[in-house]
Amino acid sequence: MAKAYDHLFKLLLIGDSGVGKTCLIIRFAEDNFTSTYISTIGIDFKIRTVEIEGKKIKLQVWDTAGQERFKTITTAYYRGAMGIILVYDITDEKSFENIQNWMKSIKENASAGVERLLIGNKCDMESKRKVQREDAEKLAKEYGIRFFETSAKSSVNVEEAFNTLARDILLKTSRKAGQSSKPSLDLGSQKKGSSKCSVA
Ligand SMILES: Nc1nc2c(ncn2[C@@H]2O[C@H](COP(=O)(O)OP(=O)(O)O)[C@@H](O)[C@H]2O)c(=O)[nH]1
Ligand SMILES: [Mg+2]
Repeated sequence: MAKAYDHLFKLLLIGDSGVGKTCLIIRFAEDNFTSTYISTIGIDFKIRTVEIEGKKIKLQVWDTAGQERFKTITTAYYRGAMGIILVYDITDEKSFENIQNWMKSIKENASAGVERLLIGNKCDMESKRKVQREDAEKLAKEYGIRFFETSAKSSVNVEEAFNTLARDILLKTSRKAGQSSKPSLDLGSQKKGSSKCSVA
């Protein structure tokens, strides 16, 4: 009998309240955008299976239930996470400054080998931009992680961000298992501008 999937990866999103975490998950899992009630409550998790390098990867993407508002994200939330997406809002400077605190929280609570990725969401709101792309690129470089500007609303780069994270976890997993002799993805080799936001 064919297996429904080859790998199950648990991912989670973290970042200040209001940056669009719930909307990003809904966009990725359902290709939908809801600006009203669901997002204020949050969801537990959503599942989507993607195919990467011929492998079926079941992604279980967890959302906070708004507890980030009270800085009460616990170790339990981080448990078992293989990938973490840190999200800020490009129109909200404070949410970008707080990325450092979320990084600290990950360091204290998540497992050491967790893959991380930085997202600047709401890139459809260029006229209200407060966080320059270059500053976020610099921060991501400091942490040695990838960076995308996304729009959950206009569906920009959401696929790309989740798929890239899943691919990096897959590469790491297969390297660990010694199944692959593929060289690791080089951060520097990422096509310049490939993560740029362009809203049609
Ligand atoms: N313009 C714009 N608004 C967004 C985007 N993503 C989320 N929002 C809005 O930002 C608010 C907060 O979104 P939500 O997903 O609840 O944020 P969360 O608290 O991080 O889960 C909602 O009013 C959303 O409609 C986006 O990509 N563009
Ligand atoms: Mg939410």
